[in-house]
Amino acid sequence: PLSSAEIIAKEKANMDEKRFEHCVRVSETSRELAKLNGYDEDKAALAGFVHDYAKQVPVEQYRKVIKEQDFDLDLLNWNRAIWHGIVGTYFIERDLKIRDPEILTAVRRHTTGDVKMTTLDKIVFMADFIEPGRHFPGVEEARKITYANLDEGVGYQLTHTLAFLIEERNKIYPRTIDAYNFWGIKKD
Ligand code: DGI
Ligand code: FE
Ligand code: FE
Ligand code: FE
Repeated sequence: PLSSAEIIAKEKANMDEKRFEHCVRVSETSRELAKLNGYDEDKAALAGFVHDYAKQVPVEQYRKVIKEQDFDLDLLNWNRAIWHGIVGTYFIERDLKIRDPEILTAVRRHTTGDVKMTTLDKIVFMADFIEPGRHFPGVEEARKITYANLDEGVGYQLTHTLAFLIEERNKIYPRTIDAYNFWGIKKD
């Protein structure tokens, strides 16, 4: 495996400064959420740190990897917002030599969420949404809910992201809708 210093250096080289600082904050927030939810803090911090490793990989590299590495070819109809989680794990394994399936799954699910989510998946998903650099309307409410109950945080994020995407008339990845139908809806 690579040393922490090597992982940090590779991550820094693969993105701009702003994205790198976001990853550092997601790592710190993941560590806090892990502590609150009885999860391995170092593992959560690493997953949070690498979650956006592939966010700025050139589109042409993504298209090539999707075609050559047996990914679902429907992914070619999407963009980096969707690719950097689901396909991003390919670059994380290749470049950072991280093979822990729990970490890779958390990265894979961090943008869309999923019906099935592990504690680590939820930690990274929520840390990405509430890290201290986020400033959208509702973020304080999201922080309060998430620190009180991780699952309720997941439902809040999925509801708000879906509403925002629809408001902007974006195409919705089906897994995002499936995740909303599981975590977002009122249960009473
Ligand atoms: O990578 P980040 O910006 O830190 O955050 P992210 O990976 O959670 O989300 C990246 C973007 O993807 C964000 O603007 C919301 C968007 N997104 C999430 N679900 C969907 C989506 N975009 C589309 N088009 N469809 C989705 O289902
Ligand atoms: Fe992301
Ligand atoms: Fe996210
Ligand atoms: Fe992120």
